[in-house]
Amino acid sequence: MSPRLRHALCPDEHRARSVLFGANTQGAGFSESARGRSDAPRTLFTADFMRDADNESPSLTESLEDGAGLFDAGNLPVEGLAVPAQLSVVRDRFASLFLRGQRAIGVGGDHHIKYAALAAVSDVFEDCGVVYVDAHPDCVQSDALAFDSILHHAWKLPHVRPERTSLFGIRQVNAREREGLREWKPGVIHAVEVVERGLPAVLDSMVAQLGGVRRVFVSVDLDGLAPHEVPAVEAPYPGGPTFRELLVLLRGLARRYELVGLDVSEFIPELDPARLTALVTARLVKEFAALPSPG
Ligand SMILES: [Mn+2]
Repeated sequence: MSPRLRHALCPDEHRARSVLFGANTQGAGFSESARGRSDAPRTLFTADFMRDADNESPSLTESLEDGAGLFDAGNLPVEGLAVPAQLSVVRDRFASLFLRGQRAIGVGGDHHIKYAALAAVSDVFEDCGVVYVDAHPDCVQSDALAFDSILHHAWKLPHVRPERTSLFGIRQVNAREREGLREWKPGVIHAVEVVERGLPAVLDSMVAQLGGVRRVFVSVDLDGLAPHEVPAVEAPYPGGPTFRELLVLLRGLARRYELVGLDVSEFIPELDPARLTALVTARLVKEFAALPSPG
């Protein structure tokens, strides 16, 4: 039996405002980093490490709220499934929560959770914006669905558009990804802009770029954040925004958009002996679940 996040105090999924689930998707491949070359199986389920860390070191949210509106649904049964079946299970879970008007929070797992979540966004919403927090643009124009081509494939879905997607925290781009950026032309907020222009200006340009959307989905690859705070990822790269800066951004987005959901990927528990990455993930989940809706 998996642990449950004790902070998630809502006893009934159907009455919850936000629903958390783990989805240990596998098979999107590993990055080109030295750590990423390992073929060692990844620990199942990463969401459980987040739950354990938060249960041992609990906290209310920044605004001193408990998790009365958050239900923890445990983990989806994706172990041992082929990739198409994993994608289908995760996509259906996100979509059913979107259809019920609940905020869906999925903790992976590798990059396949991102594609499944964006496929559900496309299934349910015609004009939802996407904020994609990542050090990398994941837009290589390759026929295979993999860690570096998630957005290339997502932008081929009927209702996920590059002009309604904002990449935040970008700072490690290879030549193939640069080609993808030139082809698709999404919004890009480089990591340095957070300091150079400041978060209020960054938020303003993100809002201007996303256009008239009312809803936004947030996809977080943990390597998008600063590796001194979030070290337990496959491809850490220096110079990212801090968790605090991401939280300020999310609070600004929540004043303007209905935040329909969140996915979090690339947390590798065996690289997290101090549980720092687990605690950042838990805090992200708790704060996201408690963010208000506009007006
Ligand atoms: Mn990444």
